[in-house]
Amino acid sequence: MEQLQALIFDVDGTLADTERDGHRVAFNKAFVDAGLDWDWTIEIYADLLTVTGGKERIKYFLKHHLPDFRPEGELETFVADLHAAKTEHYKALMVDPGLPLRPGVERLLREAREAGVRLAIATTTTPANVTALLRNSLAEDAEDWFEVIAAGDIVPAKKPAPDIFVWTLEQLNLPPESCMAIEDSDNGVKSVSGSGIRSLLVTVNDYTRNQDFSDATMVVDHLGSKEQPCKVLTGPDLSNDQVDLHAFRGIHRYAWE
Ligand code: XBP
Ligand code: MG
Repeated sequence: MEQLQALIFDVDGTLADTERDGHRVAFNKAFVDAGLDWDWTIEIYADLLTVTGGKERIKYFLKHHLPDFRPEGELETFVADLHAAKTEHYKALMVDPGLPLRPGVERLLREAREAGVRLAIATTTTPANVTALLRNSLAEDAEDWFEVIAAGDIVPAKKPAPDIFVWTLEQLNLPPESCMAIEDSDNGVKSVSGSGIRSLLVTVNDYTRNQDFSDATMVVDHLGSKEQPCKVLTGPDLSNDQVDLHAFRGIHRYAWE
């Protein structure tokens, strides 16, 4: 079994709970700007989240919720312009009111850096969104903490396809056996599994807690902190109430036993 050399983090739902009060709100602001009376409620968004990628999600919404809608001009251009406006709103929301990282995320990232464990990001979201979240919720130089930031359209197929994790492994020049992924959704778990990575920790959230995580090594509610002890939902018991680097190494061994 290879030693754990790198942690590969998903972003949305994993580093921070960005969907309900971040992306969803940004989409609705872009719809208002465009004079569209579309309202992605918390409930509708749960269905739309089954599709990864904002542009793909808009097209899914049109197909399944507004099949008779016809934009002026080309659909691709309409969707791309709407999505670009949404990204600007998302970036602004990351500044004001801002969004905290999930419990234990900053603690773990700092612990990994101090221990020389390499860090990477593999996400479906737009690169500018990652920059906005890291700079405003972690540290001004936080992008430099990650050797690889694999995001958005950099690969032909988004999650659940394995492309983004395969690309990240190639950039790290590491085999799947040396890496561990941290995800929040079933689409993310499928993407990780398809890439050959077997040690996988899932931190659930309100949109994903009832999804299928049978391929995950361990499922917790979050990584935990002194103030907010974490709860193991499936997988090996933890010696304390936080998922720390020692626990990550244990989960990695457990996955390859
Ligand atoms: C989550 C996604 C993204 C975001 C929206 O990404 O599927 O599409 O919902 O961001 P992950 P964009 O969980 O892989 O971080 O509008 O920029 O796609
Ligand atoms: Mg996610």
